[in-house]
Amino acid sequence: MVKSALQIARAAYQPKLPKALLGAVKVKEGEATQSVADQEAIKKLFPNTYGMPLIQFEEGGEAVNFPAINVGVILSGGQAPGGHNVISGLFDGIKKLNKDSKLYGFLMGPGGLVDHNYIELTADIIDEYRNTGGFDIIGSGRTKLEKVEQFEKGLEIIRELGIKALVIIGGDDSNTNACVLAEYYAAKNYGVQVIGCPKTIDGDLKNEMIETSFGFDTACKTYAEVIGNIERDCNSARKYWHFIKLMGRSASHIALECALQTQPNVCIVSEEVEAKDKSLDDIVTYIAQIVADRAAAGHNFGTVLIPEGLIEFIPAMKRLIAELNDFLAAHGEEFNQVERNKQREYIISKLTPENAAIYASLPEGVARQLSLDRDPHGNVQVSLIETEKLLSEMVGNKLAAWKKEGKYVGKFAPQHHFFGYEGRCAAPSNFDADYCYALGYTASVLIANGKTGYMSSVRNLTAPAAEWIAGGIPITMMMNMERRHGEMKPVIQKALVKLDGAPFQKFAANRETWAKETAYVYPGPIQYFGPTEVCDEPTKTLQLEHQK
Ligand code: FBP
Repeated sequence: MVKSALQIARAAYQPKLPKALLGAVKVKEGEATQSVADQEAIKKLFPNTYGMPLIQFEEGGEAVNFPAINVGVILSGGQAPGGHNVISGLFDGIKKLNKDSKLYGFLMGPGGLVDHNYIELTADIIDEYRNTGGFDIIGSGRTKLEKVEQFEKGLEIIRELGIKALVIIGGDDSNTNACVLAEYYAAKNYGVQVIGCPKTIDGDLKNEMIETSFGFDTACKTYAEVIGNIERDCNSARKYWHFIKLMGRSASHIALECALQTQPNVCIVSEEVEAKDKSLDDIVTYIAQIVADRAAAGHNFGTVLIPEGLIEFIPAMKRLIAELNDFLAAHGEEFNQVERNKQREYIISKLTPENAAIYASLPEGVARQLSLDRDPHGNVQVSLIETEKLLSEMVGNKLAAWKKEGKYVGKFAPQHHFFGYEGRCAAPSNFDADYCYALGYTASVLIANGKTGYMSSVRNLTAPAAEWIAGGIPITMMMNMERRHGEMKPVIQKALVKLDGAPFQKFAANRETWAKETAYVYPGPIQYFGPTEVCDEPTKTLQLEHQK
């Protein structure tokens, strides 16, 4: 395999570990824990894994001769930089316990466990992937591990390979399922431990004990680099408005972090839109006003950041989509009989007046996307909606109207971008390389101590890596009951952007200045070698959240 010069140099990087994990580890158990809400319901559903104590690892344990163990690992869901380092940390951890321990990787996500597709991860394979981006070492997938038949099918291969513990690397849903699996195997006394690891570039798997999910750092830095480049281009040519959509299925953490790093003229935060019950027109007017004000000052250029999940956070759009879903589920056949150029009018005539008015205001392409592109369950595929184009087109229309009224004089030439997949497999930053390696290594220590139903946790992340605090958090502690597909289910609470949190507050305090002035910051590419302030700085989000 041909490798780039950086890949070769990077392979030699030795990720840093918290000092507590360098030698034999002492286990400190805290108080019994409770779930964040719905304690009675969660306790009833997880009788074997509820209420377990917090675990913290400390220096100064006694060296023990540990028997060889076999461990299985699964990558679940969307790629996030650093996944390979979680696996190499886990590998090094179990090998340190006993050199005859083995690591098996299930292929293409949780489906690999159910379908018995796996490989043994040997030292040669692991060495090929140290400090690299991607999940290609074993692949990932979105199969949900939630049915008893899947658990039992998985057990067959677990038994065949003599696996004692399974590590599931995933987001909130995958870790919820890891906990259900841990509970099931514990209830059946199967003697199989299950440990979770917090992954997602979206940054929405975090709480008091999990300071950030891995991959968020690298993905945001990658997007911020390119946003900075666009800002510089924008400030050089002075003729375009760049509308940039940023990945993040529902929470706006990525958009907010990129805004803090690059100081664009506009950044929309979905959680604020929802909390203030903003309409699509409110958002369009807000952006158009900034465009008009900058034009009045002679600046016909700017940068706008838009979170991927925005549409579903606009309460009025949510209601429109819900009505469209119901209507087309019942009258899809009839709709398909209507001539293409009359379909828009047909829909408008069938919706309630409020929704009809919103639908009528949408650009043709988006209206069509809402009525045609549906997933196998008949729902609108919201993530396919090109929000960056929707907003720029509506802003353009509004500016044209203002021009006629003499309220705006200027030129508006938009450019569109969507940054998502570009950041998910980037080579992990030093932060993610270290954090992920520590998460994987911590998982091995949790396994060695017989734990199940825990998430690997590494905290104190704004301090140097040596001072990070490693341990385990009972997954049930992060759970509450939520309605999913019409049924109440135990799930890990998703962490949306908090409007009273320090990162949003910092943004809100500065956004007016950034709108008016051209206050762009150009972060440049991730650096792997060089001074620590250039190479090891954590995200602004983490830094601000820690400055309490
Ligand atoms: P996870 O929640 O599984 O980590 O995935 C995050 C994500 O990258 C979202 O930001 C994005 O909306 C989605 O995955 C895209 O999914 P897919 O990879 O299936 O296109």
